[in-house]
Amino acid sequence: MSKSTGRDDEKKIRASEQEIVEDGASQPGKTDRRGFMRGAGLVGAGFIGAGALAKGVGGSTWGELLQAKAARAADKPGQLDAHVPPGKLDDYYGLWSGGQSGEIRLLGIPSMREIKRIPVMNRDSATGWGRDDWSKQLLGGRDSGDTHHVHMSYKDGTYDGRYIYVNDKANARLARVDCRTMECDAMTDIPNSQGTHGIFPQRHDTGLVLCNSEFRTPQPNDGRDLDDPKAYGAMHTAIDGESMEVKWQVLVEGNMDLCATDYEGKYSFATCYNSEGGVNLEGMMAADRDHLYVFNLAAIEKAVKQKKTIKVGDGKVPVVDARGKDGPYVQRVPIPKSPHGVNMSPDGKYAVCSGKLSPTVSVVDVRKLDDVFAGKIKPRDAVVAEPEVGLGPLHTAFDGRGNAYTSIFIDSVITKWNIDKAIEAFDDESVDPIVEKIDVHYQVGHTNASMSETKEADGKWLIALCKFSKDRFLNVGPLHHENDQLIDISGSKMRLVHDGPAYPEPHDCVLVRRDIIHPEKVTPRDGPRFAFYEKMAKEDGVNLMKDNKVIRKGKGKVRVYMTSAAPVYSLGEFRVKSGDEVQVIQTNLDGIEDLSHGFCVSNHDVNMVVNPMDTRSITFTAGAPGVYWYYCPWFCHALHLEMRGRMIVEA
Ligand code: K7E
Ligand code: CUA
Repeated sequence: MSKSTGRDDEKKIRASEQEIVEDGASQPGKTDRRGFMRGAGLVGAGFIGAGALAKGVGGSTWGELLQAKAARAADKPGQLDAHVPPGKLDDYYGLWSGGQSGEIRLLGIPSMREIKRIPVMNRDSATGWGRDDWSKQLLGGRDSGDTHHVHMSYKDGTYDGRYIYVNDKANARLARVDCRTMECDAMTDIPNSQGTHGIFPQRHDTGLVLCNSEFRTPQPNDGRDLDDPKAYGAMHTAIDGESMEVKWQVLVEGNMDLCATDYEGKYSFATCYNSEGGVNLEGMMAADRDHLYVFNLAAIEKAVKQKKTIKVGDGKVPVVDARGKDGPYVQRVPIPKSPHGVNMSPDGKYAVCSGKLSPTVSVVDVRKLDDVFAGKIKPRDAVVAEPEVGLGPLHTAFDGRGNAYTSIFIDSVITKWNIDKAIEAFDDESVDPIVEKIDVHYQVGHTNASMSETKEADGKWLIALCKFSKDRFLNVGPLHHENDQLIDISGSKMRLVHDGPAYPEPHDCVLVRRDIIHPEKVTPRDGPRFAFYEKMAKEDGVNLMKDNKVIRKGKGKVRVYMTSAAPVYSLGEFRVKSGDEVQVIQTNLDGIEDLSHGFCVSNHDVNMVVNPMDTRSITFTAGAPGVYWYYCPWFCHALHLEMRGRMIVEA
């Protein structure tokens, strides 16, 4: 492992870091973050048993790589223009997860401009998400989450522009965003699951969204097996991407990290980094090999149909028990210890598993999996390449030209390697599949490229989602933003073109061509949210589009229906009693692009947006007797400041 510490350019970086430390940007005498992670990484590398690697840790030294670099002096960096001038639009939508912020974000690529935040698991003061009645019942009173993976729905191997799915690792949920409005329209709790982490939709059609439980728990988790970790298990859950209902679960013994699907709808995949069933660090890293779980979806659905299932917990979801050994439902492909990401090549041939604690990626030939399930070959025989890519490989993206780009966490590089050459090199050590490495800043997690998760991967832009930004931006105190870097991969050499600070913490992103997504400019009045308001209005004999009424609903409950059109609320005042539960249902009659109103009541923790032609409601308790102004918080008109009214609270 020592060879990767002797790099000349690494020394230069080290030297410049030293200057920064001496500059006072970091505390003198303390190990800087890059150095710390590297040390930790080497300790981690020490855990890799010599037998762990089918190929050993041979391969090229940095000296050799630099020589090879010189030999490729003719290589041209990409020439794409990342500058998007004022008034011009980006070529791609970037769909970003927001990690512990609980959001999804949309960025324009290549400008890296943040063009939208979509609150999902979080409470958002600007829009009222998590506070208005609809989102509150969707969230079930929770207002925190941890989104890691965003993926769009598919048709025939490419994006269809309809839905965005995102996981919540913190509370075991899958949420969906309707791309017509870019708002969350559905959220599903996943039973018998903790740490819902990797998710992936099927790619042949809007079929299932597969979701992995990263944490093993007692099954059911009802107080049994508390001190018997060997009995714990984890669920691979199938959710219908259309109805968002949980269809079935497969119970396995190991944990599951990242998820992928093939292009045909036959298989789904999960990396397992704790086949040992350990509950502490040593236990989880004991074995030299873990595996890739391969799920045979047709066999599983057949078992569900034939009721060859077990009941876990409330028993509402059929569970196929595949614990312990390979069989018709699940096969385990052995790969070096603690793999992390699994990504499908755009030609649909290979599932590429990034090694994390092993400096390798394992290339699984998906076309061999039928034979694995038929018992004709061993699971390990499906591994056709295992190139050494660097210390701490996490995720892999593709350019559609036969190259793969693996994010290398400990080395802080993206390694570009050729898939065909890696397959050759599996039998012939003289072949070097590594094309190039580019430094990123610093400690890269996910990487993804334009259309990389589709058959239309176009090899233009690559994103490196770096966990640490350190010295790349002005010092803002102990908590730094992450650094999302944009790299031009269109040439034969990679070219870093942009550093983008991101509020913590994007894990993953996908880049979708802009011609695929077509959001509406005015709210379409349909879907489950409108069913919710229409039901309410019908109950009260109210027409949401024109009525302005204060309706007393029995003791202590008042509904206030009002419309708005710039720059007035149609109700200039309404009267309630102190202590009343007040529900305001507001409809924005302005059907004009970008003309949102909203509703904010002074001193009542009430604030929401109401978009063009939208209806929203919010509920609160009227405070002490007095006058409370409500106002429109969204700048909508020259008389926006005048857009207000009085809530008169009587004793
Ligand atoms: Cu690698 Cu949650 Cu996709 Cu983070 S995960 S890096
Ligand atoms: Cu309506 Cu401001």
